[in-house]
Amino acid sequence: MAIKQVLKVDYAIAEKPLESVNGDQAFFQQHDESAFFGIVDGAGHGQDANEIATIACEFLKENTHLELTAMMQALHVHLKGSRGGVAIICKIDLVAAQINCVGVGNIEMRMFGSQTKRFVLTPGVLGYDIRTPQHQTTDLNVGDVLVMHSDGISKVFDLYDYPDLPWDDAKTIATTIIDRFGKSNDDATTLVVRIA
Ligand SMILES: [Mn+2]
Repeated sequence: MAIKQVLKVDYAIAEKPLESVNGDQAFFQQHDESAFFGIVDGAGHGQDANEIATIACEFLKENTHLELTAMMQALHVHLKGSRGGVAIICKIDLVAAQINCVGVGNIEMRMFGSQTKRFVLTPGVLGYDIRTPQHQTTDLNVGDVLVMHSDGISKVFDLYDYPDLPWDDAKTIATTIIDRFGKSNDDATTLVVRIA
């Protein structure tokens, strides 16, 4: 009988809100053979943005049975009438060693390790107008680092700016990204996953 190989993940969330509450919200759920995580950035910042992001994350966590593109479309409908927001959601299949991501709007998902890439996201603002969400699937290997972040973190940071990133643990990477690349005029949030 073959022994099923299951990837292990180390993750961390770090944030630097502009006001007393964060207008971005991140979540991470780990199951036996999968992980589900994401970030929602509510329009604007402060209490109003925090409420939108919180409502959106609760909705996502209650609808994990949906396929990711359908989940994002449903979130778009759910946020109609609010000030809207942007979001990225990912599922890792820990047995197949694959990640599937869907993102809408001005938010980022990067990968370092066996591949260096930026995930392609769908333009739009959830609750207002979005193109049909597209998903992207990528194989994962031990040592890969996935970095998800809101637009309160400089888009242009790269391995040249942070050469230790591939070797640091998730918590160190998350706090370093916030400290070094967080902007001073928006909520900054990052969720880092390291494949162990
Ligand atoms: Mn923002």
